[in-house]
Amino acid sequence: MTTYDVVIRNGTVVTAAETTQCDIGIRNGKVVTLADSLDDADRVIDATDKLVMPGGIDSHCHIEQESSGGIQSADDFYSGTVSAVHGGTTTIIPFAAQHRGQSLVDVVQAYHELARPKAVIDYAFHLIISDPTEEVIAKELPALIDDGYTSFKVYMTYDALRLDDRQMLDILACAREEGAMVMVHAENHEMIQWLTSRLLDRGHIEPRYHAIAHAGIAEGEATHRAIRLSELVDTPILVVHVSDQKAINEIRAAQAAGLRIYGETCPQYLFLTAEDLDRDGMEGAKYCCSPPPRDDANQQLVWDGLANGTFQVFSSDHAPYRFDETGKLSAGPNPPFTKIANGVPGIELRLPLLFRGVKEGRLSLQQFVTLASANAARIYGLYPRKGTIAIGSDADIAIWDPEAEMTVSYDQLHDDVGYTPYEGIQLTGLPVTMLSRGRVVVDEGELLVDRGSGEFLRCERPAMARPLGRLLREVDPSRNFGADILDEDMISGDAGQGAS
Ligand code: DUC
Ligand code: ZN
Ligand code: ZN
Repeated sequence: MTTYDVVIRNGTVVTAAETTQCDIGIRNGKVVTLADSLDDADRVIDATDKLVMPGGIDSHCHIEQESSGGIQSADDFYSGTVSAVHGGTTTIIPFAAQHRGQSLVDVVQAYHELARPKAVIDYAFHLIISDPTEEVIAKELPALIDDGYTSFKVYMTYDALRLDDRQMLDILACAREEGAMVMVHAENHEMIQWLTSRLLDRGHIEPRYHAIAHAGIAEGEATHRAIRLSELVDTPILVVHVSDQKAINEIRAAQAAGLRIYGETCPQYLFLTAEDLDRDGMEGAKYCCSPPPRDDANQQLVWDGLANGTFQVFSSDHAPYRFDETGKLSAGPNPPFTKIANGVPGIELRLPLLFRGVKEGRLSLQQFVTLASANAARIYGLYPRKGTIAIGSDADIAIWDPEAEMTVSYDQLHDDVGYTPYEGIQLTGLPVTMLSRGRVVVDEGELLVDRGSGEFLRCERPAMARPLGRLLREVDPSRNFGADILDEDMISGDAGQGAS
């Protein structure tokens, strides 16, 4: 009998903390030894000249989800996870999305039934809450958080999803009491609606006007408001898919003031602009997402925010809709921009695109791993099981060839979308061998595992979701004439990066 199931030899091992030369011994799906020279394994993988990194975590993607407008996303849990793992990702956190009137518990059950027989890599779920009834807040959410669904997304726009400020406060207070992370889609609904009706009244219906209706200032205002709501309740939030200077400045100012405000951005804000929505005919529909891509100056600010730590998370926000009547063109061949399904694919190219930042000297390898996986694991309660290479961690490992080259072309990808917005982009640095819990899932482009071999992950309550314990006067019973507004059972304080 051999000592290890798998040994990875001669690689450069990169984690969020350091870069070292060592071999990795894997047994029963876990990393069990890190040492100078290992052998005695059933399978030895030679990683000479390769980077050996934690498998990526894509913590914002929409898989087998029906949009609030009733459009089905193109990828199911098979194509979505196969595509993810070919791009360096070994864990996804998609959404179990509540439509109004639905029980959250039923929604979660339904998503499990979709994922269990198909996923090839591990997955957790965030909840999308569009109907925060008394039952949802008082009963369903606390029970689901106990069961490992410790993060949820709320929307400040979209008629079918948006919550008003008071509902947001109810959800934040619940998250505070139960120890969950709240993700916020921050855009000012009324600004968008006002701009939209003016645009449509004047006949401006083409896809490019989507980028005008979803103005940067609408994102900035809602981000400001979300931060103030979070501050009132003393509950951390993560502002998702940030695209624009005004929102970036709001997040950075809040962080500088010591608030637990986290930011996420995505490849579309680094590589696409509003000009892409102005491509010929309906081609621009492929690039419609919310918030929309902005301009070159904002791309630079987003890169800066990744490098200077304003953003903790880099997700794909893979929201895949085919360019046909099932997806982008479901309202006909020439729909107004308001009827185009929102979202772009990116689950497979997220990390190769981010690696451009390493190649161009914008990001260190440590920052790459931090953004690719470690911080998502920390923020969503999966660390150190996921997001690092350490004794006892799951052996979720991405072996990258830092010199491999690719000119992006859709026929090399594995999703079911039918196009990529990144067609023609030159990339250097690609994952070549992927392990999930010690199983070799992909080697040299070949998928080696069965449907349904991925496992559901229960998330812990994230330390980074803990309140600061720094209360505004109005919610502090020692200064508000004794009014007990917030439940003080919740442990506040240290949100240390190590614990989950
Ligand atoms: N929000 C998302 O998170 N994804 C796609 C579209 C949107 O509005
Ligand atoms: Zn969103
Ligand atoms: Zn999304």
